Amino acid sequence: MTATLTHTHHAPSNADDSVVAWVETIAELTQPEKIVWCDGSEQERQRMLDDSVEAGTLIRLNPAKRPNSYLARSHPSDVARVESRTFICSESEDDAGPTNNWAPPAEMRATLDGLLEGAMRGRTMYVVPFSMGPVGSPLARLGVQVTDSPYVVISTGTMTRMGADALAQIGPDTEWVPAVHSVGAPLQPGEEDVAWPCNDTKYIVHYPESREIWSYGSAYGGNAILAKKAFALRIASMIGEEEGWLAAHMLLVKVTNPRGRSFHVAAGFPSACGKTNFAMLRPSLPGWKVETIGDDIAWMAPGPDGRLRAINPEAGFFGVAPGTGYSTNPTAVEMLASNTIFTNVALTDDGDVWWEGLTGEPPAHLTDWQGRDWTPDSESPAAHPNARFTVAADQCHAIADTWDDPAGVPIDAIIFGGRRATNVPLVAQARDWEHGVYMGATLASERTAAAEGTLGELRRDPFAMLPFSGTHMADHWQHWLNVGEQLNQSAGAPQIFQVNWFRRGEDGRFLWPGFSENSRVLAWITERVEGRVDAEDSTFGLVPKDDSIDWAAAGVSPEDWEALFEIDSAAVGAEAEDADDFLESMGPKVPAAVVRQHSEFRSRL
Ligand code: GTP
Ligand code: SPV
Ligand code: MN
Repeated sequence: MTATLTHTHHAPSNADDSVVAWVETIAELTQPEKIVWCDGSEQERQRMLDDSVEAGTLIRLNPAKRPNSYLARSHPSDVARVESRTFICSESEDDAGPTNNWAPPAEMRATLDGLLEGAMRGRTMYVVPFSMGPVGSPLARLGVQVTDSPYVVISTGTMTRMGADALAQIGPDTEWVPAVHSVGAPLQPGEEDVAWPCNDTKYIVHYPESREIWSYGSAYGGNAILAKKAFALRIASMIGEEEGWLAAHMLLVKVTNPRGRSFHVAAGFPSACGKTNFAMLRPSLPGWKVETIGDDIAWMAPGPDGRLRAINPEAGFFGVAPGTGYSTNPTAVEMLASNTIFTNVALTDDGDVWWEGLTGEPPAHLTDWQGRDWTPDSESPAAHPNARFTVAADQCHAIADTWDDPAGVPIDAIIFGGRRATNVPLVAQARDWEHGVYMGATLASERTAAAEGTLGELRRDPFAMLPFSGTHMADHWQHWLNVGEQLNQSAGAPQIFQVNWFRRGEDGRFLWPGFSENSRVLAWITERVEGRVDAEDSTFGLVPKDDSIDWAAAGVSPEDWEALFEIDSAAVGAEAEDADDFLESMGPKVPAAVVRQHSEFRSRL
């Protein structure tokens, strides 16, 4: 037991016994060379950044161009979430539902024990306590991740409230989520490390009953920064279903109209479908202001006043770099001017970063995301399509001063959206909460580079949660219906909407200019919430009447405006049939209300 003594020796004196005991168990299994408890201090972060530069995991960018910023290049096999390797291992397969991978928990534990035995040999195991949500907020939750990846520690330091303050919140009776992470690349004595250690075998595993997370083989994003998708969406959706609140893959914004009235809006779009852009929207509409609260995850709970209150459980942004430029998201470009970790973007010859869409003209020469020479004639993109930036929320100039209010903000509108070249109109309002839940349940979107799979392929992504629900998807829908029952319409319960910025004309071009012009749609949404504008009933829901959106000012032609709402009965009918199959595939738990809404949709066609 000498190993155990060495391990506990370095635990902070206030660390709860439950945390210390768990850390020891994992250390005995994974056999790290040493254990470091992270305190979340600036000095600690700087030391880890310096060590990572030394180790070759990070490249320090030119401080004159990009102060205190770094580039990481992942292994080419470790560039995105791996949905095919993500498991919900509930005792009963039915609790994971038809959309999740499942394996019997005992079997999975044996597999992972085998893989993790000695997996941290020759490496440091970092103990990373964190709070999702402002430390001490009634809506916040605690977790502790152990990891052998310094990159993951640094990232978690940006994405969460990490360190001593979070650890101090954990007492003998505190619930906290244990998360084990290893890149799965033990080092033999004297063996030299690589820049991005990982393993071809990958597992991202969740045990609902014990609320544990185990991740092996990847150091990338949601696979490895377990506070994010694994905890704040998958585990949180399990906890939320028990406790009566919602974990949502949604951005949060505060919108203020020219009359000075503010609204809070949550919007759920699938991965790489524009949440960060919308969260940092710079309105083209004069007099309107949009401020950022979150860009990826919202936790929303009904309050005693019958309103839905939301927090952003994160403390930073892990956003898609390609497509982020002055013309699309100037707020993000400014936010990334310093103090940022970039992953899989290109390096310029003067030590700065570049990616497709940052500027109109690419530089004449770059080093691509795999470290190879690149010129505008190169066949492949300079940045990986899922290249990302990691940056603290307070780097964003548009951050709302209430973004970290421990009480959260009251939600006035909820929006669902996806990438849809056809069928789905620019905007539609749900007739009521039940109709809104139907919109969320049948959401579909074209695949992006944020996960493995065929780009552009249309797939159902209910509530933008397909890869992130920790429970049976149909139970998730029922839960949304139940939460709706807790809300009070006359007290200002949220109205639900659906948007689509991605509809294309026959010539393939986007019919809607998007980005800053999305403010016109957002303004209409708030005006509907206020009851200031009339709407027209349609197959999809309530759509703008007359010219209540000034589309001409957005540069849209009358023909394109019409095409944005056009209903091709044959195509929409085929989609409704596909929805039949989809609902069928979800099994007998599909709520009656969703089935009712679907037949209502069909009869309106
Ligand atoms: P995750 O972080 O993966 O959950 O995704 P996200 O939803 O935050 O994605 P993000 O905002 O980074 O999406 C980026 C992609 O969406 C880029 O390719 C953008 O160019 C594109 N995009 C965002 N807004 C619009 C829009 O209004 N119109 C069009 N055409 N594209 C948009
Ligand atoms: C997503 O894919 O929805 C993300 C990125 O936000 S990751 O954290 O890697 O899942
Ligand atoms: Mn996301």
